[in-house]
Amino acid sequence: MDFNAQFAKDVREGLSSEPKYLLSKYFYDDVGDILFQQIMTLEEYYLTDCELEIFENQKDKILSCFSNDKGTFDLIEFGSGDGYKTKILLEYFTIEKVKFNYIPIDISSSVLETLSEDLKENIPGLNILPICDDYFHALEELNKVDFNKKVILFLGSNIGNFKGDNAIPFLKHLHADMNENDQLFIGFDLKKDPQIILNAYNDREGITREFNYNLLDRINRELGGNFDRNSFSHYPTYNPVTGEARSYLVSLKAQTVWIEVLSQSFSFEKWEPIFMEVSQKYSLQDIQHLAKHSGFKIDNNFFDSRNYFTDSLWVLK
Ligand code: AVJ
Repeated sequence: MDFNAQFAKDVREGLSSEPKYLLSKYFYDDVGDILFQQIMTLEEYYLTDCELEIFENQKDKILSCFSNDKGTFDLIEFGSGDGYKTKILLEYFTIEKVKFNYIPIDISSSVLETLSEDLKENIPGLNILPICDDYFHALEELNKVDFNKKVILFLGSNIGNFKGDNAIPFLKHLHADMNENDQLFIGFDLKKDPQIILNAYNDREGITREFNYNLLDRINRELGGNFDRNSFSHYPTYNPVTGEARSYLVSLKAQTVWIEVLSQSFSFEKWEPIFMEVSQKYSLQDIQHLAKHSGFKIDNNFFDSRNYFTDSLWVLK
């Protein structure tokens, strides 16, 4: 069997830990990409709508922040996915005849290909340079050959997959790869009515549950596992004190799972959880704290009309 050695290693580590965990970055295989796109259209998953509203209503202000000098700039997007929201900005910038290049970076090649084809067809005249790579590797390679001002987009509260201060090393690394006039435009899901947050991760259609189950299926498919998804229940939580939305898969019985590629079995006690994902929520103070401790200064915060979400524009301190 041809398998991803890093995935195998991370699964072994996670399932050997106490408490057990899996890494949420592995949600996004071809099936997971589609499920996440479905999540973004859910009534309960307000995050996407908020960011769309911010872009729709404030694109002129956003543009004037990005292109304050007259030169060409690079719009670099980390984890572009299907670029659904970014398209609003790309269309507007193109209509306004702004000189910029769009550089989406994603580890999923299928998602990048779909995005490039879509954009080439629907936004003629757009300069697009997709890079299929790890974010930092791509950015460092880019820095060697390209000296345009860079605006880095990290949207959708993707940063929330780091719990609390764990985002700081990531942000510091980003800081180290940025030059004086570069900007970081970063989406944060804000603390709000805890029930609204919990519902976003506990949708009635069960797509989020499916998204979590898919990682068990992926282990079965790629690593020769024999997980029975029906003997796990999906349990999402939100803690308003820490701002952490978490999801777990809880074993409904004592059971043993065999993973062929690892030649190893993992036993679960009845009610033993696997921690699957954290989606951190932030106060404005939390955001201020992250910026300060990673060497950035907040230049501007853009909010939706309900103040559920902010896209925060950061510059080097
Ligand atoms: C893509 C990490 C922003 O945490 O809200 C959606 C992923 N997980 N529903 C999030 C996700 C369950 C999402 N991020």
